[in-house]
Parts: sequence; C-alpha cells; structure tokens
Amino acid sequence: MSSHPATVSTPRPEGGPGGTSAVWKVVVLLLGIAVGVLAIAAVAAVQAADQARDEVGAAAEPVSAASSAVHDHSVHATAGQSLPLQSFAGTTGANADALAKAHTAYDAALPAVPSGDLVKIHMTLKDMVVEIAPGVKYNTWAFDGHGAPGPILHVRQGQTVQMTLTNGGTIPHSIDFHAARIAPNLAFTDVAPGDSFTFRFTADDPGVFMYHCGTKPVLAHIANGMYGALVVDPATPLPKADKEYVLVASEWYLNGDGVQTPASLDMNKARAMMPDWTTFNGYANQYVTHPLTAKPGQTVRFYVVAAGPTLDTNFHIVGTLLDRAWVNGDMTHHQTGVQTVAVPAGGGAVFDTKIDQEGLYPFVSHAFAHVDLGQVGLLKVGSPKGTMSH
Ligand SMILES: [Cu+2]
Repeated sequence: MSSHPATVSTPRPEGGPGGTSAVWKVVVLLLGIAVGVLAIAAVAAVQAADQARDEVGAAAEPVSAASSAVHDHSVHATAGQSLPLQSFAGTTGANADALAKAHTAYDAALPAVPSGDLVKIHMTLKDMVVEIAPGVKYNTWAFDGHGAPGPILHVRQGQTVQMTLTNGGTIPHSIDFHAARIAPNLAFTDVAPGDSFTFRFTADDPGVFMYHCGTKPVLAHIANGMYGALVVDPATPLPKADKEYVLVASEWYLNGDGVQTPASLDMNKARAMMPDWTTFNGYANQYVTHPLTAKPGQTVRFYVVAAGPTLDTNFHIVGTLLDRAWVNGDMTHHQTGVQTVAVPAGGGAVFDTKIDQEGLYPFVSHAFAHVDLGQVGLLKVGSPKGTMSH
C-alpha cells in the first residue's frame, strides 16, 4: 500500500491558474487513483493466493499424518511438514516395576450418592504434571487438580446437579455433561482463566455418562486429560452389587517419552489415532500392580466410560462372562452372559460379573493393541496363589 500516495511525489508543472495547469491537475489526480486501485488489487490477489495455499496445506496435513500412521511409521515428508510420528509406546522409567508399585492407584470405587435434591459440585481446573505410566510424566489440564480422569461423580435420577467450574489454568476451558439436556451454548460455555461459571441440570436419565471439556479443539482438551465419569443411579435401583468400580478408558499421545521431561500432546498423533499409551483411569496397567478385589461369589459391577478422545474400548473379563450388560448405559434392560461389549468413545456401559472361583481375572479392552499399550487390569477374587500370563 506504500505506492498509494503516488501523487505526493508527482512533479507539479509551473503555471498560473486554469489552462495547462488545470489539465495537469486532473491528469495527476486520475493517475493517482489508478495507481491506488492497482495497488489494492495486487495486494488482494497476493492475500487470496496465500489463503488458498494455507487451506490446501491444512487439508493435506491430517491426511498425510493418518496415512503415515496406518502404512508407515518411518520418515514421511510432505510439502508443508516433515513427519515421522515417532512412537514412545512402552518406554518407561528405568526402574519401572518399583515405580509401578510406588504409584498410588486411582481409587476406582464408586463413591456414595450425596443426600438431598441438590448436589453441588465445584471443580477447579489446574495445569499439572501427572504420571501416566511408570516414570512417564505428562502435562495435563486437570479437572479439580485431580489428574486424569477427573473425580468420579455419582447422583441419583431426579437429583439436580449444580456444577461450578473455576478455571485455574491459563487458557479457556469448559465442562460438557453427556447426562444433561441443556443448551450447550449456555451451559457448556468457555470459562476464562481466573473466572468461575455455574449452571444446573437435572439428572433425568440414568446411566453412566462421560463429562469432558468442550472447548475447541476438543480433541486436544480431552487428550490432555479433561474427562471423567458421572454415574446416575436409576430411580428403581439395579440389582444389588457387592463391589462397584468405575473405569474410564482413554488414550495418550506424547510428543516425547516423558521420562526426563514431561511430555505434552502430539496433535498429529492424536489425529492419526496413534496413541503411545492407553489406560484405565489414566495410568497404564495400574490395576495389574494394584488389583481391584472381590470375594468369591460376590457380584462385581463395572461402570465403564470410554473417554477417548477417539478410540472405543472393548470390555472383556478373561476367565468369566459379563452376567449382565447394560449396553450403552441403557438401564431399562440388560443383556445376559455376553463375552465382550464395545463401549464407544463418548459412551458408557455397566457390567455385572459374579465369580465363584478364586483367581486373578484380567479385565481388558479386547482390541489387544490396547492391552499392549496399558489398558489392562486385574480383578483379584479371593486370595489366589501364583500369577498369570496376561
Ligand atoms: Cu479444556
């Protein structure tokens, strides 16, 4: 645009008013306008070309990342970007066994339902480093300063939930409850750093539901640990269970191994669905080292949410069947005696099993890549001797 005031440097012919001088003034004025118009057109053309190039690049990026993950993990160069998507799967601290034993397992026990018609929940979001596998640290955005998943919430059908989110982080966040029937633009709104926001909804629908941050890009906010489970008991209770556990399945995409310095999100790997770790309740294999427990003959109930951000979990217990399966968290009826139930990303389901024989019973996502990456735990029934191979 610097060429626009061209008239400033145009030499002025000498002469008195009118005649030649007046003609020159008109010519100079027209020339100035013409130069200005040309300059504007040229700038606009350059900007349009840049925008078109950016759009092509943005469209090509996730495609090239995805094809690289599926077909070839080696170096894969594209016009705008150089990959590889380097996997850090299975890379742990040097003393992994000791670190795994020292880790305090996420408490999977379903908490009690608070009394009263109104359940007030207050979470303060905090940026924090957590361990997601032995010696593997990750920079999370954590609901309630709790790591990932956020706290397990438990209410009864018909109770009103009053949710207050305080943003103690550095960028906007929000909270989206799958159990709520409410205008998301009003309730699931972005909360600025330092601010708090409160909304209410009535838990009219029983089931086990995901909650998560819904701030864009949602993929990044969920991948960074912003998810959890809300159990809504049906008004007519389910059959009695002796033990009730909540498992939130999720996957992690790392930009480094996280051993020396905490890893952060690798967005290309998240788009390519190439996780480094998959977990129940945020830490690889934690219930292998610290098994969930039951006595022989007890009914054990699992509330399972697949938080993703993208992958399903295929819930299966080795050595038994799912005696009752409330598929998709539909509490109105259940299936009986099923082997494996898919829990979709963003969904939940409830499973009962009653095991009479003492032993170590692995619960897994039977998409076995998940087991390899850490989505496996043990249900220890009784006081069994020995170990098992899973
Ligand atoms: Cu967020």
